[in-house]
Amino acid sequence: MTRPSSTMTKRRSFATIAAVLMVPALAATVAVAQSGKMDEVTITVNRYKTLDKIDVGGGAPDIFARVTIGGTAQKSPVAKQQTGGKPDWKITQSVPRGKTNVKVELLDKDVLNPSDAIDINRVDKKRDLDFVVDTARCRVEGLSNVSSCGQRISRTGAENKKAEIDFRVSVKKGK
Ligand SMILES: [Ca+2]
Ligand SMILES: [Ca+2]
Repeated sequence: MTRPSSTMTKRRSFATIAAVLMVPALAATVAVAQSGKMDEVTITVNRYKTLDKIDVGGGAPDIFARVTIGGTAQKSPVAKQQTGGKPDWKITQSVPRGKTNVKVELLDKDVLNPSDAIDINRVDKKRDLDFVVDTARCRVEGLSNVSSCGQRISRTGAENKKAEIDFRVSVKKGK
């Protein structure tokens, strides 16, 4: 009678110890996620130059950038009737420290039609640029020949309605 009862007790107490150990482990994981620091990612569009006829009406295009950082899209002002320029548009977004997805698009605003995506990616049938910024180490991932913040990133489209673009990534670390 005593042996099975003792085994049961041992099993139960082991389960209890395991449960007790599990709870602090889970709590620690949640605490890390909640106390995670925020950093500011800024994309600065230094220069663009359209390389062919962009506007449907035949005039000079009305170019603007749309930058999506960590799922939040923001638009730059519109450079009206300009085939190129050095606007230094800055788009900033606060994100949790770590890896954040970034998308850079260049568009031509039209009054009557939806904005036209300008090709700034040499890859066929892909007009925008997607990459990852690691704010912890200030690294840029997913673009060839680019790896660090502050580096000039130059890209050129190859399809109809294309442009050159120069931009930079910077990160301001939160406290
Ligand atoms: Ca237009
Ligand atoms: Ca392309």
